[in-house]
Parts: sequence; C-alpha cells; structure tokens
Amino acid sequence: MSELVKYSVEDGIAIVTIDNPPVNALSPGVPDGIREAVLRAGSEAAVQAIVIIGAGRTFIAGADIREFGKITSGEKSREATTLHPLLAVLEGSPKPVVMAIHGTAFGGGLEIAQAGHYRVAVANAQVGQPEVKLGIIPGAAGTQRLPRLAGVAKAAEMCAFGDPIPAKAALEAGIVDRIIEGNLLAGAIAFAREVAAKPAPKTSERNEKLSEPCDFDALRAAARKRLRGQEAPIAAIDAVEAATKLPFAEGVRREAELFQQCLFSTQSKAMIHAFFGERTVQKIPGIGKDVELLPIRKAAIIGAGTMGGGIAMVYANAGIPVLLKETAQDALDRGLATIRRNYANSVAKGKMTQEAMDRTMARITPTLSFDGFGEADIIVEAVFENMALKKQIFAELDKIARPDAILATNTSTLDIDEIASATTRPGQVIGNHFFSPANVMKLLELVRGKATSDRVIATCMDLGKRLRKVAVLAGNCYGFIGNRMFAPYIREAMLLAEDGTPFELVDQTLYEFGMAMGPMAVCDLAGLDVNYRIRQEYKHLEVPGVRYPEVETMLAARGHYGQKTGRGWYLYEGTKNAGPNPEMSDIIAAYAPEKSLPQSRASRDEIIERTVYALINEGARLLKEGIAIRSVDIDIVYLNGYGFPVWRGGPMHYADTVGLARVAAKVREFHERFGYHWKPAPLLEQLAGQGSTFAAWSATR
Ligand code: T1G
Repeated sequence: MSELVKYSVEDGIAIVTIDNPPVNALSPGVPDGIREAVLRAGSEAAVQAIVIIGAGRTFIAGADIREFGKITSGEKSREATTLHPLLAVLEGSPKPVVMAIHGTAFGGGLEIAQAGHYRVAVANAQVGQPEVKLGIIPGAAGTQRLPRLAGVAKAAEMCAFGDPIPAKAALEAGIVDRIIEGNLLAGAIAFAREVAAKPAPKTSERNEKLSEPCDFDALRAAARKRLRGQEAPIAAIDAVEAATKLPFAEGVRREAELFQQCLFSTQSKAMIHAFFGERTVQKIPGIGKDVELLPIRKAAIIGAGTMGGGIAMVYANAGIPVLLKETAQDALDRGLATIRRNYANSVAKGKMTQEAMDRTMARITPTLSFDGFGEADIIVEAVFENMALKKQIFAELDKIARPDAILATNTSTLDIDEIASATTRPGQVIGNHFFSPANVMKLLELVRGKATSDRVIATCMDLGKRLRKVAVLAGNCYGFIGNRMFAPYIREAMLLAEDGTPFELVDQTLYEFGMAMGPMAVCDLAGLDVNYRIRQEYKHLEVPGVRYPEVETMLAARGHYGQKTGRGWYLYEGTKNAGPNPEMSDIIAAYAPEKSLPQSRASRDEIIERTVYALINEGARLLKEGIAIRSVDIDIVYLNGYGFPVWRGGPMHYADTVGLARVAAKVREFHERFGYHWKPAPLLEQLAGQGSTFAAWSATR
C-alpha cells in the first residue's frame, strides 16, 4: 500500500486511510492507492464492509489543483488524471463502502464520497463542490450524482455557486446518511457493521429525485447576476440539467465536455492563479516560519469613526477584546451606535444570532482615556489623514504602550517612516491599511517601514488570517500598492471624460470589463472631498506643465462630494444612483473649449486600455521598486480591495494574458499622444522585449 493511502482491517471492517497532508488532495498516487485498497478489501473474505477516512484535519479536499496546469500545458493528459476508474471501483464494490467525513469534503473529495454507498460525518464537517471558484465545474460525476442524492435544485445551486454546506444541512439534503457524535472512525465502523449485510445502494442508480422541479433559467439568471461575467457557473448548471435529461453515463460524458471547456479557459487560469496567490502572498522572502510571533490577545483602536469602528468590529468578530477610544463622548456614542446598527442588520438578515451579537459587542470597550492601553498587544491608530495628528498620537503611544506592543497605523497613503519617527520604537511600527467598510472588505495592506521588525511583520501577517482578512505586505511609498496604482487609473478615466467621452460610458465600459464599479462611481462613493483634500495637500508635487484632471476638483469646490451630498458625477437618491449629473456635463462642456481640449469619443477598447494599462504601467514601477514583492501580490490587492474581476486574475495577470508586448506598445503610443504620465515603466519595456511575463519575473525574486 502506498504511503499516501494506508490499509488495515479491524474485526471484519477494512479501514482505508488517506494520508496526504495538508488537505488530503487527490495528488498522484492517492486515487490509485484508494482503488487498490478497495479492490483488496473486496477480495478478502474476512472483510464485510469498508470505511474510507482522511488522516489529519480533513477528508479529501479535492483534486490536486496544481495538476491542472500540467493538463492545460499538455504535460499531462486529462485521461491520466481522471477519477472515473476509482469511482467505478467504489460504486461497484461488492462490499458496502462508508465514507467518514470530517473537515472539508470538497470537489473531488465529495465526488468520491458520493460514489461510496454511504456517507457519515461529524457535525462540524462541511461538504461542497467549490469548483466554480476555480473557473471549472465538478469533473468526476458530481453534477450527475449530487442531484441523485440532494435533489436537482439543491445540487444545481451547490454546483453553480460553489458554497459549502455544513454536515447538518447535508444530512437534511440527503447527501450524508448520519451525523457521528464522538469519535468519527469508531462511529463509521459501527455504521459499517449495521449496513454490512444490506444491499449497497449505488448513487448512479438512485433516480427518484431527478424528477424534482428546478427552474434552471432562473438559476442561470441568478448566477449571471451574482457571479457576473463568469462562465463556469452556467456550465455547471448545464451539467446538472443534463442529469435530468440523459442516462447517467451520457450525463457524465456531457459533464466531461463542459469540464474540459472550462479547464482550458482563460477564466480558469486566472481564478486558479488567484487561489494560489492568496496563499503565496503570506510568504515573505527572508521571514521564515521560524520567526516567533508576538501573542495578540488584546487590541486597542484609536478613533471610532467609519474606519476605527469597522476595525474594532473586525477584532471583536475574531474573538479579540478591543478598546475603542475617542476624544469626545458624542463621537464615541456615534461610533458605538454605528457598530450596533451594523450587527443588528446582520441579525435582521439572519447572518448572526442576537446572542452572538451581544457576545461580540461585549468584546468592544468604549473609552475616552488611554486606560488599559498598557495591556494592549496591538494598538491601531485610525484617525483623520493628517500627519501632525498621527505623529502626536504615536508620540503619546510611545509613552504608554508596552515595549513589545505593535503600534499600527491605518493610514491609506502617509509615510510610515515619518509616523514611526515620532516614537522611540520604529521597529514596532507598521501600516495596517484596512479598506472601507473595514468589517466587510477582505484586503488588509500591511506596510513595512524601514525599521519594522520581521517579528512584527510575521505577527501581523498571521493576525490577518485570524481577522479573516487577506493580508498583503507593501513597501512604504505614497499610496503603498493599491492607492498608488489607483491614482493613474482614476486620472485616465477623468481625462477621457474631459476629452469628450461621456463619463457614464467610461464607467459602463469598465463595469462590463468586470470591475465592481466604474471609476467615477467609486469616487462618488469614497467622496469627492477626499480626492479634493488629497489634491490640495499634494498640489506642490504636481509637475509644472503637465496636465491633471480638473473637472472633479471644480465640482468638489462647489460642495458636491458624491453620494454623501447627493450630487457628484452622478445624482443620488440616498445611495441609489439617479443618473449622470448634468452639471458635470456642463462643467466639461465649458472647460474643454476654455483649455482648447480636442474632443473625441474613445472606443470601448481604448477606454479599457487607457485605464487598465495605466494600472499595469504603475504596477510595473512598484515591482521594480520592491514596493510589491511579486506581481501576484498586486493582483491579490486588486482582487480583494478594488473590485477587479477575479476571472481576469488581477491587473498583472491580465497583462500577462494580453501579452506584455501588446501592453507596452499601447503604453508607448499613449506616451506619444499624452506625454509625461505615460512614460513606459522600464520593467514593462524590458519584459515585453524579452517576451516574458510579470509572473516569470516574479518567480525569480
Ligand atoms: N490542491 C492542491 N493544494 C491545495 C488544495 C488543492 N485542492 N487545497 C489546498 N491546498 C494547499 C494550499 O495551497 C496551501 O498550500 C495548503 O494546501 C493549505 O491550504 C475533480 C476538479 C481545503 C478549505 O477547491 O478551499 O476537485 O500555501 O491554506 O485555510 O471535480 O485549502 O501551504 O503551500 O487553504 O485550512 C476542489 C480548495 C478542487 C478546495 C483548507 N477543491 N482548498 O483551507 O488551508 S477541483 C477545492 C480550500 C476538484 C473535481 C474538481 C482550502 C481548504 P501552502 P489553505 P485552509
């Protein structure tokens, strides 16, 4: 028996244990190991039934995703990795096969479990077909067996959206036969004894649920809305629908056709890139797993505004008691009221019980003083974006915080080193840039100053996971990774508008490209006053003679700040967009001739190239400067903080997909047409000239 799959017999019950840490993926050797073990059990007279279980923390979590690249590159054939021979042996076993599930039975793991005759699970196990999150669909008959176990509508929903369900729901749906209390293996063996003498039910022959109603077109519409632009969810629904129309074997063939189409799509390559990217960014060159983490048991937040209140919720949600300090009672009361309202909304939507809300709220202690800050393991400053104020606060913290406490700033653009210079412990100072709303957005930009210690970085990276955030480490520059790149993206969107392209067309085009919102709508959401203030603060840095967008500044100067005032690029009724603001069109119509701006309407392609390639060009500069460690770090920032479509993999993966030669040629063209801002980044030119990619260059870092 292979090391990956172990075999033993306990009083007539064969036990097949998969031992392929960390998640028992179906890596080469595992499917064959299971098949050999089941065949062996079938041939041994003493064996009456078979239990299949995962070692370590989980049942099988799916196919080995790393194998897909070998298939799409032609290094391996699809046939070499198919699970169908194993599925046939499982379902055809003369002795009943009981699947014992703990942890996550996902993808191929659940498909193997479905080919078994029975499934038992511990209460905190989860089952799911999350393949669409990788841009593919179940490829081992999951779309054919799951409707036979759970019914067509439930199966179609699980395959289309990829969301896992807990064991109890799986029991109710008919996917799991029993919840095991206590020891899973013992419970599974006892269950196996019970069913040993009974005829083993073959899932592929259980057709009674296939006639259950399912509105496939309504589900397709829901998938197109919720997973806008993604192809795999529709393919998954098509595959499940085929199960209701075709015999099992033909349904499996239809599933295989759809799986193959998805596997070779650019969307799947992008989404697999994103999956591994979220894990790659946790690995910091030069900071190994041996670095001892600082214990984080208590936190303190300074500032109970939108950001501070959201950050306090993040800590409370993670089970970490947190002090929340303000300077005035009314501000503190407003902050607490907002937090309470947010939780109450979750309770009203059934996302949280009242008891959980009360327990979580109790972890937040409002205060007007620094009492208790001496016990905090991490203190996060979340006050107004003003350097003098931040330095004053850090100077005070330097006196009252424990020497090993982490002093973090939530600044979105300001210089970490300058803030750290207000303390005697710059090694303990780090940027913790949350994205608004902090209790919702997944991205957390960690910003290392010159002196930030490895221990503080490693601790904040680990803490990011506890806070259920995707943490990415950035170097210290204006805007770090996200905002530094977003500035040229927004600039180009506005210049397109000033040059005659209707700004609502700019927004619509980028929305259709896959961005969560168009650039002007984003500015209205963030508040035009934010850009206005930043522009005033940094106007002295603007290059004389170089053109910068003006019309938004003109609108903000009139007191129109977007959603918060009801008028910005668009008109608003509450948060509802009530259409383009005619006043903005008037401003542009007056401004263009005044500045002798030639007016032309850009094509949709040019709108995307002018905005997205501006992101890419700046991203190439960040890479060269070391502000971003790898191109995938930039991608993960944009996928989790800026609404970039996951099925395009992020701006740098998108550039690699388009081809750097093509991107560089366009950047050079724009440089000729628009000058200064479009100076091609040297790294982009270099890699384009070499026929290379950002990913390949990053792999050498
Ligand atoms: N293949 C290869 N590596 C995997 C993997 C997988 N399926 N799942 C996780 N890893 C690696 C991961 O990259 C990380 O590596 C380590 O394991 C720990 O993962 C045939 C075609 C199971 C919920 O989509 O959702 O089956 O960084 O940090 O937070 O029809 O991993 O340590 O080097 O995420 O405890 C379907 C994907 C595949 C499940 C555990 N299955 N994995 O989360 O640990 S397609 C999935 C997860 C398929 C079939 C189709 C999560 C997890 P490293 P981790 P975690």
